[in-house]
Amino acid sequence: MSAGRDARPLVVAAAQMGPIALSETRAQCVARLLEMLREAAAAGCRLVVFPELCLTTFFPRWWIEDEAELDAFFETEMPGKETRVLFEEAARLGVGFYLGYAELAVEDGEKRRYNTSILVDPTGRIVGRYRKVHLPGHADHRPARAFQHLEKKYFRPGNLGFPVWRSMDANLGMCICNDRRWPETYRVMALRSVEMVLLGYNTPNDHTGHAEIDDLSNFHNQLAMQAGAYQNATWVVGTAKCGTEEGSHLIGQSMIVAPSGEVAAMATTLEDEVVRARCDLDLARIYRETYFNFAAHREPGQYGPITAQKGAVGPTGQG
Ligand code: CDV
Repeated sequence: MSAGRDARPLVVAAAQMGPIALSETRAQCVARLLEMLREAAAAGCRLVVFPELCLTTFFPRWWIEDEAELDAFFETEMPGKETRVLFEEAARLGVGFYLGYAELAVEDGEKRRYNTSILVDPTGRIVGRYRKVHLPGHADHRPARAFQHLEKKYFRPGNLGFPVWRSMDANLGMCICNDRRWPETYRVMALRSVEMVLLGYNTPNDHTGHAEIDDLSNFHNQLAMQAGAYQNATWVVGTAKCGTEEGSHLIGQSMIVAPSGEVAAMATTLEDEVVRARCDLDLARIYRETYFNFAAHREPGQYGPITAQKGAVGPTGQG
């Protein structure tokens, strides 16, 4: 997909993962990532996007009280002893990557947990870190549910904002899973001239308790990423961890979406699968010079409630 010139192509892969069992080790997960990294490199990709929390099973589905048991799902350093090989192989192949993982940090002398992603450049250097802002789910114990969604218990909301990095000759931004449903995520990055948003996700389609929502999980996945891409004139690369994981059903549909809102490539399985697209970054520019010329058409003076309010209030106009 190109603006007619293919002037600034970036060949990118969404490296989708099938389920990760609770018993699977970091080394086993990294071996799967390595295989897909090599496949993507052989297909000419310069950048590979892996899923959210892709080094362990999706543990927020369980109530965990034991601190050591919980800590075992987290990384205290990156690269760490099991992940270093991924950085080394990426550098050898000259491929950058996005990786989602659970981060255990010490800030102000305090232990803090984040749902994090990093951007690694083709020399194996971490150029960016993002911490998930929009945490879904709940913090309280809900034993009646088959699966809980305890991101609000296990993670703090991200405190790094939505930066955009210049790397691989592109303006790259990151977000994680639930962030993709929120227009603010893309707009903040679009205001920093993002050309490609990288994101990983774990999206169960059986957990809201409302069949009318769960049944539309795939539709909403596409809708959110296609709307985000189009309305903000950016490529979006969304990568799933999917399939039946410890009894919970996670959707797939990893996809690469163009700034036109069109899907350039989409996964067809619920397993480890690499999908690729040659993305013309200039497509973002032509949309930003026309429909989405922000400097010409935005009216930020009218958008006050977006940053002033958290929840909705009642109508403010007279009938
Ligand atoms: N890991 C996520 O953030 N999942 C959320 C929902 C389904 C809980 C999502 O937006 O996909």
